[in-house]
Amino acid sequence: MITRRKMLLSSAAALLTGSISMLLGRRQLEAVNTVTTAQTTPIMPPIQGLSYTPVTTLNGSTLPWKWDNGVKVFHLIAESVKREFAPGMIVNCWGYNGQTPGPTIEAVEGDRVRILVTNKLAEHTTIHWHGVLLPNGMDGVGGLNQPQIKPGETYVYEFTLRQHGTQMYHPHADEMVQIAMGMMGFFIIHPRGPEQPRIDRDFCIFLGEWFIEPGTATSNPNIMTDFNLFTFNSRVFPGTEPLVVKLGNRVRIRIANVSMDSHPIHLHGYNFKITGTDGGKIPPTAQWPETTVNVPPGTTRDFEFIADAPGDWAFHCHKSHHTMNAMSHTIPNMIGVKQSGVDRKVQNLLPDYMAMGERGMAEMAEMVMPLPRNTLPMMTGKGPFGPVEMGGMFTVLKVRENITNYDDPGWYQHPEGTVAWRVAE
Ligand SMILES: [Cu+2]
Repeated sequence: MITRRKMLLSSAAALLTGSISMLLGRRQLEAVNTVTTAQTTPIMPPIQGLSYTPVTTLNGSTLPWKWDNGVKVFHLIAESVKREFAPGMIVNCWGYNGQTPGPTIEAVEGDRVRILVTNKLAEHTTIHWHGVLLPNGMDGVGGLNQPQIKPGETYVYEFTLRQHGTQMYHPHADEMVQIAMGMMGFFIIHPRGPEQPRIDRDFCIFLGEWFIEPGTATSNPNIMTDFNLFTFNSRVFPGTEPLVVKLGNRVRIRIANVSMDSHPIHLHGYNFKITGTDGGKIPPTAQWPETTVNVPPGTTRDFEFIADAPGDWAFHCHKSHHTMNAMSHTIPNMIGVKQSGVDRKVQNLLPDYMAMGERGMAEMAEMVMPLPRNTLPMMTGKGPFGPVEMGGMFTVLKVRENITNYDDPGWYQHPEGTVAWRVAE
């Protein structure tokens, strides 16, 4: 129960924290605003005396803010960024504050927010606050709601949040290029009252797709359908961090998509309830069970479950090409074609030629082949039993008993007799 005394204490705490950030002022904002690593930065606990579970942006961060007379002030910087998709591949992207996706904006229903947007790109931009209910002049469509933000300019967006849920931000200027280059981010609005049931772990994952010619480092925004890299928060497996939760945690995963395709995101070991979209919360009586949630372009989906089954559970897009890295889609199908003898004949013309794919493509996962520079193998990642044969939109939900923090706990130790076994011949 919130008593008057508690309210007073929390507003005092808020004032105190507010004045501390004001004292640290602009320098603090700039110092912590840019994050260039692809490691998950620590979550930001609520400081208003409010009680919510902050979101964890895997391989990303949350945008710091400061108080200004009761207004939460954020600062986004649109700029080009270098993003490591996985060790061995660095991509020239565009994003915000050193990152793609941009840092997660996290606020509370009822907050007045002021978001400064500085354009450090070489072309104009704007930001649209996708799904946020706001005055028309704050909606960010360049030419329609506001002038474009030219290179070097800073614009201010200011509005009061009158909803809660999982929203997004992205440019509404030269969208085809700017989104394809990585400009997008989460805008998470928590309910003001205590959320029931309480969430213990809250993750957000932005989907992305890219076409990066093997041997190069920049995505081609003109590609409309045939992408070759598919990302969770602009990372591909094995560069994607696992979702680590304690046994019994209530977990929410929020997925957002502004790519050109829908992505059916599948979790092993659980069924879950779809609990929200970018249109808002779904009432408990209308939530439905799934094991895969399709996330169409221009939407977000929230789902929740109780992590009651320990283990390492695969979590991935179910379009099987989306769990591959940098594959070529134009190779001939050689499955079932006898290639013995062909190797030698072709090698007369192409000395490095290898016949492949006669029995399928699993051999690709173990083969060490020379790759063009800055290019990842098609399927990769090592598990405790061998190659995982995945790439792209793939990671692992790690549910553990007796952990004291959310650092990667390593591979699951299966209780004896609970792993599939080979029949003795
Ligand atoms: Cu997909």
